[in-house]
Amino acid sequence: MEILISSSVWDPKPWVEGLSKSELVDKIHVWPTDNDLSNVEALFVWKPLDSGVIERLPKLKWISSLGAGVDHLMGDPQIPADIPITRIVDPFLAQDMTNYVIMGLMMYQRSISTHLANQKSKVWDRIGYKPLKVGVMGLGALGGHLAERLKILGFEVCGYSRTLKSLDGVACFDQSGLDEFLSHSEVLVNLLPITNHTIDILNACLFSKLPDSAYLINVARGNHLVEKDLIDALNAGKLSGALLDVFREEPLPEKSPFWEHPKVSITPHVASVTTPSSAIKLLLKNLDLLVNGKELLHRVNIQNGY
Ligand code: NDP
Ligand code: OXD
Repeated sequence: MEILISSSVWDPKPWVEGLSKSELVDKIHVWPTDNDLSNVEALFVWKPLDSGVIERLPKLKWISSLGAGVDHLMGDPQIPADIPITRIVDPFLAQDMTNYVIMGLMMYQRSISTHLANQKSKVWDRIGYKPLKVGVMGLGALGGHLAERLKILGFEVCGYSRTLKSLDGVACFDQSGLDEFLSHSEVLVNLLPITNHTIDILNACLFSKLPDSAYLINVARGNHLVEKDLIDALNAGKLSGALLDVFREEPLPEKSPFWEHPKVSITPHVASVTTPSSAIKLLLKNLDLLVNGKELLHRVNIQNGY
């Protein structure tokens, strides 16, 4: 089978090297290219497709995102409705995300940035800490993994999802229970996909339903967050701080107030990055299923948008 890789953000080299070891793969093209693409049947994409790509692929049978998110593909008018779209669900991705959030939670709970600043000025201040109730928005491949691990680490955990979940030791809520979920979330971790229903969900109204001095960790997408509402909530003391890994505009523009806000910590969209060697196993499994006319793994529900 012939494959086209379109990755404007990541180096395509490890993907090409890993995929080309499979007997199922005859040829790999990397976008942009003048090659004849008329025999390409699978398209692997990270970040929006250039316009005019799909019209060069008359035999296209399958598109896979090279990440967990598919927001870069949803609503792209050049993608025919009947082409299946899949995404990466991978144990490394889930483990890395869980580790990142635990790091953020621990830094917050133990006031680590204050201790580091105190060290510089030789200040000995035994700041106290307390148990935390953590609310995880989105209980899918990443949020579900996180919620279960946080429980094991001794946090009190509640979770929120579109359809009601049942996770050991985690208080689960669906959309009818959003307000109650928020009222328990002293730390709110966002791991929702971005869809028409979740865009701008982290806004002033939602913040007002959190306990006073709550902390926000946004590791999903920048478009979930109304940035001005966060700044207002931080300045008013409603929220005590935020750890942000994703932004409406990436790279974060120099003029963004987040760079210098004393209550905001930022990282450059690195909470969990797809590991090619691991994700390639899933791509090749799906390639095999495609060749054998079987249902693909981790297919996106276009109606739901994730
Ligand atoms: P999944 O699709 O597996 O899980 C999504 C979860 O969100 C599900 O529990 C789903 O509910 C829930 N959900 C969706 N819409 C709503 C809604 N309107 N109201 C309430 N709950 C809703 O996604 P993943 O866990 O794999 O990934 C989540 C997101 O994390 C990705 O979309 C991506 O944007 C982001 N991400 C960020 C990374 C980073 O480095 N910062 C790395 C990887 C991913 P239900 O279970 O009922 O379907
Ligand atoms: C993803 C991401 O969606 O890296 O995989 O953000």
